[in-house]
Amino acid sequence: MAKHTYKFCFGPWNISEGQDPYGPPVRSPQSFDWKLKQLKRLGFDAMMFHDDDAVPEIDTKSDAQVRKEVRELRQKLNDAGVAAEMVAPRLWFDPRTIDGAFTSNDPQCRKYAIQRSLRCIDVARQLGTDLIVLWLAREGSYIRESKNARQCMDYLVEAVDAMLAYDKKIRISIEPKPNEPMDQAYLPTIGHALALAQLTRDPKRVGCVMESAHAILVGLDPADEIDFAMSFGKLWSLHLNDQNGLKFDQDKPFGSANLRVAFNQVRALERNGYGRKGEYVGFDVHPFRTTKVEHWLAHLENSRRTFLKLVQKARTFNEKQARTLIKNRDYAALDQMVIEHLLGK
Ligand code: GLO
Ligand code: MG
Repeated sequence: MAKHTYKFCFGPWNISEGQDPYGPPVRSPQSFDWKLKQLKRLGFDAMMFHDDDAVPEIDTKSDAQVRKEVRELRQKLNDAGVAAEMVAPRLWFDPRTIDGAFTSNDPQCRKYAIQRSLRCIDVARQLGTDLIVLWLAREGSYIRESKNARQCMDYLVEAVDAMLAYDKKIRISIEPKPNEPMDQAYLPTIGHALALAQLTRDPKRVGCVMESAHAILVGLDPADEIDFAMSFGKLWSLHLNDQNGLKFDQDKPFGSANLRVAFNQVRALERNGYGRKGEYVGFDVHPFRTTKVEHWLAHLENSRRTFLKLVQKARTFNEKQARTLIKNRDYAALDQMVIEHLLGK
């Protein structure tokens, strides 16, 4: 089979200003138009969106106003030859999501979260994508006893069902993450996301997004998460990045903390033919706080550069030799073979 080429995307939030819980921004925010121009200049293919990246302050706007702004945005994207990869409802900023969105203890707040997600679907359809990403940021708890996790599963299914019923064409990709901002999240792994999918009214339209840092945070190997999702045909999007162990979500450049883990992710993508159905490789990476304005896009360029180099490494890996070593159960030699392959000549 001919080797395919990959398509790449990132979101406007990936050109971030350097704030962290202990300090304010260190770079002045840039406009959306500037970010789109940079995406184009770097030769990326698509942009990922939150609903309010597409329509700022979406909650304060009428449906007609939202439609108008999305129409204008679509025109901008068309003019730039850039696709919208997905749209994700931002269910973690509004005060009504303070105690969770779909799983809030307050029925009015749960209703808001669903309404907002349906609006997000309108935005996605108008932007020409059928993919909705759900990063369930606040669906979990800090205080275990404050929520009924069993009940919360029903709430999550109810919300996903409402979205599936609202539009018969959309697909929902759940992006699991084990913690941050929550102490414990309800859907921490790809396995949880795909199990929940089975409880919905149309499991075929519920898949997942694998983010490397999130998998590492839960103590799993991101390559295994890719293989697992792809064995269900349900890896519809990707957030590649890197993470140095179990701490806050670092969103480092792809391959920055562990090249071998990155290599294995690329190898998993290659062997499963990720991208052949039009899926994009997204980089959910952030610049370091110390990054100077003139180097503001380096983390994106570098992530793609590393990815493409690792594609070459995956394609030139001596599979035949590896198979022989596996047959002989000579895993020590296999281990060294991988190391030397990654080190190069
Ligand atoms: C945070 C998530 C976040 C999502 C994005 C899309 O940890 O990775 O960046 O990917 O909001 O829903
Ligand atoms: Mg992400």
